[in-house]
Amino acid sequence: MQNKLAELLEEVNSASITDSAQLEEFRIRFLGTKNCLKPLFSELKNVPNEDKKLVGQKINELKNAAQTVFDQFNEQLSNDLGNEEKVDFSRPGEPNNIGARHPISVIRKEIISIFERIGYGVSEGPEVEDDWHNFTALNFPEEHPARDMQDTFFVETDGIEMALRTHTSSVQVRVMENSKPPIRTISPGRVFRNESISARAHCFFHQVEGLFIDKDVSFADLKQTILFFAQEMFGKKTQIRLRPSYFPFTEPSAEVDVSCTICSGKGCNVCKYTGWLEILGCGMVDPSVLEAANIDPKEYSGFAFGMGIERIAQLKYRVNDLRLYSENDVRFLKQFKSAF
Ligand code: 2NL
Repeated sequence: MQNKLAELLEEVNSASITDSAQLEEFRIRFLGTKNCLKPLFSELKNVPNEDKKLVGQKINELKNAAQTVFDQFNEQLSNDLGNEEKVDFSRPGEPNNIGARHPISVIRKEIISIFERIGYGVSEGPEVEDDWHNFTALNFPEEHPARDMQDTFFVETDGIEMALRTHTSSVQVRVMENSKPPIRTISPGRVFRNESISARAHCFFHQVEGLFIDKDVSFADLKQTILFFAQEMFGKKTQIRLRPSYFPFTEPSAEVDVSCTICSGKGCNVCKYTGWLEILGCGMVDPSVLEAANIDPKEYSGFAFGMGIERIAQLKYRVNDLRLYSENDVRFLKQFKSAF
């Protein structure tokens, strides 16, 4: 009897209760209608008379101890969150599968933030454009072969023939029409060309174009701006070279290469052993383009540039097939989880 009491007292005092189920179990065992102390009370009649008082006291002490322990744990559990299960803060967290930004969004953001640091604002405009903003204002005269440079998708809305914009220069024409120089703007957006889809061509892609118009803007300003961009984007040691080119809306025009990001110009299979990678096209805004947007070319000059976001992403991430950007294959997209 004495042993049994000591055993139960030990059990009560060493009870460790961490949730409401365990608490209920404890209550039933020590305090319930069929608790384990009841048989002890009934056995009391077999205890020798001289011990009865002491043993009776011990059983009562045990009962009180059980009540105290129950009350303590009950209070502790009800203080815990939601009065429910006790929360174990040492458990590992639930993984949060939030996905990743699309590589095109990552690079677009990066390009925007580089130009924002040198005073450019962001402008956006419609994807379905009229002939004026996509072509005529940009010095593509009617029937001019320059229009063939960009195979265009046409759509008819309310009997008017509209084009899916072939570049975001159309947005910049709108900025020139609606504001006065100085103008510093970049226009990111989706553009469309009627090309058959392959690893190297797609019927839509993403562009960022830039436009700078002020008094006395020179070709040197253009070169310095592009050099700054290239070094921010591809690293401080990046070099640039300009090759003469042709665009209807700029004169003179140039194609810009950066020193190969893989071999730093020594020659490798990425740059096809030339040491250079093409990143963008640029030039001084043609005076007739300024005039078309009501800016006096005798007072103002400017430069403009345009780049494909896919192309920049391709160089940064070594993506070799343009189609991957729009197929939404999670095996591709998952690889950009660390990029933000
Ligand atoms: C390329 C080349 C270029 C421009 C875009 C532009 C815009 C206006 C006036 C004059 Cl409003 N030019 N934009 C100029 C030169 C090149 O893009 O390869 N893009 C992917």
